[in-house]
Amino acid sequence: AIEKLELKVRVRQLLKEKQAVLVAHYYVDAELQDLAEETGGCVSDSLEMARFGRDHPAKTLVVAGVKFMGETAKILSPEKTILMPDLDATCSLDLGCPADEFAAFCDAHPDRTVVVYANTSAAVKARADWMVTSSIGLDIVAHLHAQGKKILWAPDKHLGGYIQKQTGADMLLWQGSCLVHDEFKGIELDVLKAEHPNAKVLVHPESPAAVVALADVVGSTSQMIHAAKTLDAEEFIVATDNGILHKMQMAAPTKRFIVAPTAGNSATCKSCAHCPWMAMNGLRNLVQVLESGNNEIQVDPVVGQKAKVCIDRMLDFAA
Ligand code: CIZ
Ligand code: SF4
Repeated sequence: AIEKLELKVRVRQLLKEKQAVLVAHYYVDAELQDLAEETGGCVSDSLEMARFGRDHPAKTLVVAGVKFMGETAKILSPEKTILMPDLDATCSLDLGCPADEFAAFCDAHPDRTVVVYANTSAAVKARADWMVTSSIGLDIVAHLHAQGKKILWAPDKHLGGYIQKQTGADMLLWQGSCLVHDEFKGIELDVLKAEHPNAKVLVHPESPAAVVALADVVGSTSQMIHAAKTLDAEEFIVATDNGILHKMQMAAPTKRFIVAPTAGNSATCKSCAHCPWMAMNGLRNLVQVLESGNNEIQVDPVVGQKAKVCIDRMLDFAA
């Protein structure tokens, strides 16, 4: 405990010294989330992290999250130094959608508007017409559908399938998934619901359709936190990374939050409701990168400029 306190003091010192600001995702350790907030940084979803970093005057952004978040920060703020506690922190959606295979897929369907989820590499974004996050994907696809556009969607098949069902758009789906959300199970959730008949169910749309079907609210991380705060219920079952419970509990201290069930045993559940890559962010490696300046995120400027077009399109749409 003393070591943790010392590390936190050191992080505060270093952030000041290096004119750096810490941006953290809802899925990282609670102590990193708190530190980000207490030091004038931010805790949020991937979209807000990028926007906050872009608009902040700091010279250096330290991104406690996963690689695509660091890349997006760099794309929006090429003049800033972007550091990450661990450069190996990636995402199964990003890994499952290599840029060369994705480009071939797009080439095979030139009549489709290419819409990609934020959880992709800079190179994949560079090939896309639009980037979306889970909070705005539905609205953007509905907008494109209303214009008669056919869509090529990547990489998350569950989120794509959900948006397809909601909008009725013609969507060709890349078959990727998030290894955390993919583990939530509809049958077990139904049983848990029966045991907690008054609980409201909050589900992130990266979850399988059988889980989404049981939701009271389907939404992005920020939308789920908002629902936890505003819905008239004392108990909630939550299907997303358990890192989010920290913010939910702060937003609604008297309410009770239960993590939705994953596959029953640890042999089949590699990542029970917690992202192994988000978990690579800690106090110790945070201090190390601030001290050394190592682990800088680089994005090829040409790729970055192309990728920025589809991100800015979303930001303009959202504004
Ligand atoms: O699952 C993720 O990585 C999410 C929800 C990212 C984000 O904040 O959009
Ligand atoms: Fe990727 Fe899933 Fe981890 Fe989010 S929780 S970073 S989608 S693997």
